Amino acid sequence: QGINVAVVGATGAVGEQILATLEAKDFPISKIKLLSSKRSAGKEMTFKGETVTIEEAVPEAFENVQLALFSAGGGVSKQLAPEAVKRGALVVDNTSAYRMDPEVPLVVPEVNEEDIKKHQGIIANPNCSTIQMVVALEPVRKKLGLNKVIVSTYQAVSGAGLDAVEEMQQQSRDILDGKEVTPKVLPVSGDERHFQIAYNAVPQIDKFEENGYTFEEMKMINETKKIMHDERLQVAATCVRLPVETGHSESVYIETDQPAESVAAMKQLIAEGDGITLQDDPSNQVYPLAVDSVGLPDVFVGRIRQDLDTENGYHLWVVSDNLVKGAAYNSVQIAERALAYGLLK
Ligand code: 11C
Repeated sequence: QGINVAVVGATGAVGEQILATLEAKDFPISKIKLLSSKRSAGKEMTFKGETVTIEEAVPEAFENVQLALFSAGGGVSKQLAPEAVKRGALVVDNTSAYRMDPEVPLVVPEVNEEDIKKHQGIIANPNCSTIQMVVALEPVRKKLGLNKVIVSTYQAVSGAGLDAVEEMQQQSRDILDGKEVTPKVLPVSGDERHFQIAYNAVPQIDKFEENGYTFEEMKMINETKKIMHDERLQVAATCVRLPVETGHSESVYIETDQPAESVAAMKQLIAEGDGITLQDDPSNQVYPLAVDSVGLPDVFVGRIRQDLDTENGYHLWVVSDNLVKGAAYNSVQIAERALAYGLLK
């Protein structure tokens, strides 16, 4: 006997991956509800070979739902997650709406699975670029201690949604055809100016905060500290969008409390970490590539080097599918753990 599950934002890039992950993991479901905006209500999607009609996401849709997976934007979560909780559902929210709320656990199971037990109805799924970084760093933090992280990201357009993917594809075709392009979506649909993404690198993901960092950068900084339970951890981030369809890449510099015995020992430590696949053999040009990560739940780590000036400083290259481990897979993992803890009733 399974549980009743609602997926809010079923038609989005992450929603589609949530359905694929629930199917692939054979999550025990009695009934699935696909919820979306009024615009998509009435459309049909397929789940486990059966046609499911999309319903409008309204408070009453959560009656008899035990697990609600939200991925329809922060506004929808703010409005409807409390309604789902009121009706007895556990919400796993894949937006930034509740991530920094002290009452809401922010969970990457490989790092802080136990926080799931503290939930009061909502568990937040972190930002994709944060998830892959903390998975890669957790074995290092556990064994050697971590005091500084400086990350530069190379993020895929699918992180900004299906409209952004279409914009990149159309721009690429138009530029090759010698046509002028008029960017409308990226870097941020809600910001004033838009820039070409095809054949470009754009150092803005989400809007700017008053301190000069973007919201994406502040998410990486604040979420990392919360997930690792370490307010003293120094984190700095520069987030850049590249014309890559899926798979975020990150260049990460860290300083540990104690140096590793050797770079080989550091590689071994990371290779043994949960959820990590080591791809690190420079002599054979083996390192993680965004295109190879697509569709896979692993966090791929390579290019591990000791800093040339700082004994406890290391450089890493971290790659993962931003829609899978970065979003859908992590959300479903949280749900699986909640089920195992007996929290889904
Ligand atoms: C991006 N990281 O690549 C964003 C997407 O807070 O869940 C994920 C937004 C979020 O644009």
